[in-house]
Amino acid sequence: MSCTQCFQPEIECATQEQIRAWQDERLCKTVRHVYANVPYYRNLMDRKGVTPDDIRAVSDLRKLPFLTKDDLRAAYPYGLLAMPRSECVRIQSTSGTTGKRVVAFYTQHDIDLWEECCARAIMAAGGTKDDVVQVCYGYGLFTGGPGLNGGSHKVGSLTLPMSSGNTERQIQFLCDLEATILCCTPSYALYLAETIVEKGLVDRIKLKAGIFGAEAWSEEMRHDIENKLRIKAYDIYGLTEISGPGVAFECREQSGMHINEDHFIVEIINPETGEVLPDGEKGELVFTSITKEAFPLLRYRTRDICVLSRKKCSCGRTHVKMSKPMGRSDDMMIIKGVNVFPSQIETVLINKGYPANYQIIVDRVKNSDTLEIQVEMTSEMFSDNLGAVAAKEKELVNALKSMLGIYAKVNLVAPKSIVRSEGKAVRVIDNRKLY
Ligand code: DLL
Repeated sequence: MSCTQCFQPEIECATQEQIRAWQDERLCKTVRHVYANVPYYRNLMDRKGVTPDDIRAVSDLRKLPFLTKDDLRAAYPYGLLAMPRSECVRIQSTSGTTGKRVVAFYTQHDIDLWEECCARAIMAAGGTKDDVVQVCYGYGLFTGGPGLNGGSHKVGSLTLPMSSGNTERQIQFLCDLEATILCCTPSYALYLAETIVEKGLVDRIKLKAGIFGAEAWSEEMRHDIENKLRIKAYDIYGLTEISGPGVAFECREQSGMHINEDHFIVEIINPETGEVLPDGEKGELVFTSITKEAFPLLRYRTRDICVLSRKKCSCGRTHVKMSKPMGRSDDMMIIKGVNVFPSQIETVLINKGYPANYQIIVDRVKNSDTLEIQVEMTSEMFSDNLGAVAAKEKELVNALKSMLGIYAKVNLVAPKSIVRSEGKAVRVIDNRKLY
């Protein structure tokens, strides 16, 4: 029973026993690899009193310590690299919690496997070599563009490496090149859809499917995109630390995303206690990558809250499914597809001499995210010279842009004008309804 829409049917539809056997063997190999080559891991494991000999099967995974974004920051930039630099061919990167970004490394082997995962996602959305795949995720450090681009090449589809932005050109290519599969964030898909409807171009496009991820989106949003563009909209999940898009993807059932278990072992934990929870319970996703050479992470805490399901899937794939992320166990926000931590904003304000009295207001206007930051001036800064205040705002806008990579509107307000809370300060007001 193998699925015709699989890129690698023998793997994607393997028996649970076969998958477990691959995982056992690859986990042992990966643990030996990092213990031998990454002093940071060796220290962590030594401190927990675990040696590679203690890890013989997936059931031993719990003996290993968790890894978090803080470890990545502590080991920045090369401290978790498990291969000689000369064997690595690429980095990709995403936001860290403060000034330091997360940097992930890839050998050619790592890139091939990652692209295969993305190829599985494209084929699960009905992609074949006859398709025209328009990739409007960002290219560059962000994993979205390069990942789907590579996946589309592996499938053999004609690939349009558009990158993000320039909506006019996106629509022109959609129409003229007759793209059949669209890859971008769901909020951009909705924006494109509305613009296409407004321009009366729905009949000119040949799209049949979209592969949308990198941020939370609701079922209502899925229906809206599907109706406006007359396509099927598929979810795709991933994170830079674990490779990028394609860690998990939706199939024709459109109910949860298959996790590529031949490459990643998944656990669900209670985010408060770290206790491993049974399938079906809601908790934080933890991944262990078992086939990567350059940047394998063991028990990496994603902070994404999900539920796993092993219910048989009608598509024929046997790999476990994760629900759409239902929230985060930290304060990371995804704004215009970019990961933003309040701590990054605070770092900029404090470096520029502002007090830590601020409020972050996130909204969605016409399907596009907006970010506004209200910042209190100190009494020394306060002035009724509007030009001077505007100059200070502009300076902060630029500093925030270089830290976050996106525009944030800044409003400098009078000292003591932001409401003080009696309990925890309410720093973030997110008016979007995402989960
Ligand atoms: O967003 C990788 C990606 C690119 C996934 C393109 C899908 C498509 P990061 O920038 O490292 O990587 O952000 C990872 O984004 O921990 C989730 O919180 C969130 N995220 C990713 N996919 C989804 C999704 C890419 N389908 C973080 N639904 C993750 C909800 C998602 N949240």
